[in-house]
Amino acid sequence: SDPSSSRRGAFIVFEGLDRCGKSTQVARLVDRLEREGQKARLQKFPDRTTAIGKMIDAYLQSKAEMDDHAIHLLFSANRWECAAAIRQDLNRGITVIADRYAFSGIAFSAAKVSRSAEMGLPFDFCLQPDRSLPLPDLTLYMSLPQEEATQRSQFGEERYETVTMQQATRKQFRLVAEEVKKIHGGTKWIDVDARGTIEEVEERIKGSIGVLTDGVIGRVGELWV
Ligand code: Z5A
Ligand code: MG
Repeated sequence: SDPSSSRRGAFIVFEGLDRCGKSTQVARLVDRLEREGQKARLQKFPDRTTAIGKMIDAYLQSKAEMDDHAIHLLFSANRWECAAAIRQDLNRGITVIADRYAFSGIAFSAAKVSRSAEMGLPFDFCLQPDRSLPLPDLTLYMSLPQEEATQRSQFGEERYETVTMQQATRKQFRLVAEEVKKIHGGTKWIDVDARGTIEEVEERIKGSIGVLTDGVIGRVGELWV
């Protein structure tokens, strides 16, 4: 068969603030695809199982302190150590579904009010370490008003799980979305209304993904390139 017309797996990323339902929906999507006989796998970020992931986990649980720049680079390094496997799987026809990705990395770091910088880390600094990572074919940003996120369950114990931090991160996610649309085009990022029941949100997501899980023609792109 003509290799130029053969399909690869789609790279689909779920993003959004705390408690918007990412992990719930990612699990349901992977289950559905497997039931339908499609090849799909889940990739969680941060991947807390690797050596770098363990450092990130300690930081998030406030068991370790770290400079804001250093932890930002570790989150990115955690993606880079998974990047080759993601590319390989996509080229083997496997759909890769990511629970958070580089966009969380930028939004959370840029939102930080650090001791050294009133406005958190500079946006451009936050963008650079992830440059050339596999480009998602679609990012679904699960949008949930703060009031409803707070109602869903109490904030957890981890760093960043405060109203101030979530509000600042929400603003940064808008800037990240603009950057994606500017550099990669308007079709690469979709806002999904995350209100309603789990089943209602699942239907919306299914509609947004459409036939993407049947495969994609063309090589995997590079982020911010
Ligand atoms: N972080 C970073 O700083 N830099 C980076 O590069 C990356 C991440 C990748 C840990 O992430 C922190 O790392 C995170 C960003 C930062 N800090 N914060 N905030 P994480 O992904 O490990 O965080 P998590 O705690 O596992 O997930 P989450 O985002 O907080 O939640 P979620 O996955 O979006 O939601 P959920 O677990 O699916 O659902 C939350 C609850 O709501 C749960 O009880 C569900 O049963 C319930 N739920 C779900 N859907 C619904 C609906 N539709 N209705 C009612 N209730 C629902
Ligand atoms: Mg989660």
